[in-house]
Amino acid sequence: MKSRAFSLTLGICLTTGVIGARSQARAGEPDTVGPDVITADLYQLHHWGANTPGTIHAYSVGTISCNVGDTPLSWHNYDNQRPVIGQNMFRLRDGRCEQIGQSWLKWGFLALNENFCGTCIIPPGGGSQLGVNCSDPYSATLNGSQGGLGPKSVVNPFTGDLPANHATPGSGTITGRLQVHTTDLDPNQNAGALYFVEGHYVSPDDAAAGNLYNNASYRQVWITGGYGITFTNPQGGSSSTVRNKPAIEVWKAVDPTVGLKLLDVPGDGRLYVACKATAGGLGGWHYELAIQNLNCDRAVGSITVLLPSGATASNLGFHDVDYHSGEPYSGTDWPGTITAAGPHWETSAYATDPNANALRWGTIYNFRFDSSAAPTFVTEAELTLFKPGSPTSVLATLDQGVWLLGDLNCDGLVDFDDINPFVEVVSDPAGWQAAHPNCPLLNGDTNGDGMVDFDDINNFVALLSG
Ligand SMILES: [Ca+2]
Ligand SMILES: [Ca+2]
Ligand SMILES: [Ca+2]
Ligand SMILES: [Ca+2]
Repeated sequence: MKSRAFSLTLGICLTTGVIGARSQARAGEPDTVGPDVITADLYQLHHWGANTPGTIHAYSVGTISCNVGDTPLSWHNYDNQRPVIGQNMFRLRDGRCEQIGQSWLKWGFLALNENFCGTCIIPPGGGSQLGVNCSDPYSATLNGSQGGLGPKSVVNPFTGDLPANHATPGSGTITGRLQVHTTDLDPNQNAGALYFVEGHYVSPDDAAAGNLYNNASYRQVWITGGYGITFTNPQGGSSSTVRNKPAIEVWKAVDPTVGLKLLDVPGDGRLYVACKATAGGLGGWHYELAIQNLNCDRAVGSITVLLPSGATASNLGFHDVDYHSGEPYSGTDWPGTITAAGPHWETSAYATDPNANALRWGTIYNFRFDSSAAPTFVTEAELTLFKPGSPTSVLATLDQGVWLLGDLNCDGLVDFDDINPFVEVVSDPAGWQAAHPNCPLLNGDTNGDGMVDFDDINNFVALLSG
């Protein structure tokens, strides 16, 4: 279903992958040990309107959760043993995957124990638990009802620690809700953009059982006239929820040149690091990095992309998403500088400002630059963790997607199967590209002079022989 919706939009054929297969194949059987909440469906949308100048619109997303574990999940309305739910919006445009909105969190208060994911086993705690195989819906308006919203900043996404009682954001059309700048939605300023919403449950006993990595799901949306929002594709059909995957995964799903790696911080949660290299940046190549912090509480305070010696770096850029409605965090963009190691961005240190604009859970931040270094040589980034602890930093491997020197059939290997495509790319590049539409031509530029020709033969043979 998802692939069909994307195909209608993009006119390309996508792999169907494992999406949805997990729950379907195992319907009626618990997937995991312990309580395990997932965002089973994003099923409803609501547009609340805009602020008075019309610069920010507010939305909510209706969510259905399921417990796919083998133990009831706590859903108390009187203490901290309950889930909270985040809602986010993202945009793919011009080779970028950016977050354009986030909400305060919905505090769960009562599990209805319905049968969306299979035959619900009514739990002993009734509505104060989500039973095995049971589902619970929160409508879009309920997920935007301000009395039930609390800040993101008081929740530890890795442990699920959260306060029993929470502040509320106050009243008004957009307060506390999923806020998106009108400029990020205006069709005249966003030609070709694709939009996605994400829901993310955080729960203490799901986290304690180690089942916290499947809690986010995303779904494509379309912006309608008057800045409404819909799951219905104006060209026909509708999107479906992509279960158990954070929104950053859609970037790779629609663009096969994107590389994506996940990175588990020791003693803390998970980061996703996505990278897209494009030939033709100011310095020879453009690099576009998107990092999604799924549930890493210590957050990321700086990034350095490690470049080979002699490589240039220029044209540094950054993109974040606004906090709002009284969340304590700074929104100051990370300044970019060029260090001996490579392009570097950092927010203020924790010791200086614990509320600095770190890359915290439930957000994607972007880092972009141009460089003379080809993708094969841009393979690592150092991420410094924002909050004190050990380790102080982690090394992220950059998956460069289909960029691999000498891989002329884009199967991820450089071997004898690449000989015929190599002959073709140097003799008939147009014919080769037609036969390998998602394979970068410059995989054939083995001597790094920016051209693919017979001068690349010697290095190609050397790559073949290891
Ligand atoms: Ca889970
Ligand atoms: Ca900012
Ligand atoms: Ca190959
Ligand atoms: Ca060359």
